[in-house]
Amino acid sequence: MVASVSKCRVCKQPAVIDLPRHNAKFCAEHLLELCRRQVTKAIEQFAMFRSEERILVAVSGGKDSLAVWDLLIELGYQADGLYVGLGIGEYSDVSGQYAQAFAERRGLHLHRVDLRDQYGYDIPTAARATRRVPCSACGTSKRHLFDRAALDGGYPVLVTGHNLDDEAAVLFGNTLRWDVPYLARQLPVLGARPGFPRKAKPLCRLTERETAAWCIVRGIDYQVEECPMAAGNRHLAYKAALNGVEEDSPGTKAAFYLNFVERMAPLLAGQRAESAELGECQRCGAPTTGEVCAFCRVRERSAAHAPVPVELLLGSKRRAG
Ligand code: Q46
Ligand code: ZN
Ligand code: ZN
Repeated sequence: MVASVSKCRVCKQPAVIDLPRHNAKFCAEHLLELCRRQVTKAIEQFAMFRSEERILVAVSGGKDSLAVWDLLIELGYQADGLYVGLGIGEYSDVSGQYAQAFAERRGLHLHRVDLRDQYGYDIPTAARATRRVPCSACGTSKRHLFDRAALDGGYPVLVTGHNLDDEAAVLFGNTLRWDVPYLARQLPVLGARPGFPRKAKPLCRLTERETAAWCIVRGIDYQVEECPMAAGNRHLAYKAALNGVEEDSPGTKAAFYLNFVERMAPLLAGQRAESAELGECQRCGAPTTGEVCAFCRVRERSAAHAPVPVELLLGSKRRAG
């Protein structure tokens, strides 16, 4: 956020942020109003949830998940949080502290799950044990634990903090590969299916700069470090490419994503791969196409492996690079 002598478009008071995609500058108060309006619009436009439904927010301790939790509470929704301790060294310790501090200051309920304590492994160890990129085991673990916690806790809807930049980057990657089944499922809300809660992304109309500004104006402390295991992630390269286009032509990123959702996604509705027959995992009962679900396979291999500290994994990645 850059202090500026120019004026807020709404009230003509000094502006605190320039948002070229809106071709306008805003003061703190009207920036918050813009964020509330965009989130309300997303919730209504995509019929994400109703005010009487209990919501579980997947909380990482970063700006987006804390911003969406804060916004939902402000807008009058009943939202609890869930933090999953991934065991990524100091990064996870600090992220968990931010999530906890946010919940305590506002008197909100934060559920906590710890991979190492409760499932016998952590993400660096899983990356080594499965010989896959860390985000693969991490995504599988988080999806399973968030789904399970929502269903067990009686939350019909799971909210994540994915913002417009995240969604546009994923869309860009899926488009570059013309990955039709993934494109067909790239929606701001996905309905519940047996074994899965409804999933919603209320920040899909806000950029990460806007959610960061929300946190700063609202006095929310959050984990500013990137996950150390994200390096080399293609997602970051897609974001950088889109940012280049956005800089030359403000508004392109939002048009790319929101026009896809409004105009293209309905045409792909028949391509969704969710009709595949799902059985029950023999270990945990979760829906799966095989006998044992992806989460239980990751857990079994990783729990049998000697713990790998994140520093060791990053060190060996650097040497290999
Ligand atoms: S936490 Fe996990 Fe992310 Fe870190 S290991 Fe990858 S997926 S980058 S959102
Ligand atoms: Zn103003
Ligand atoms: Zn399982």
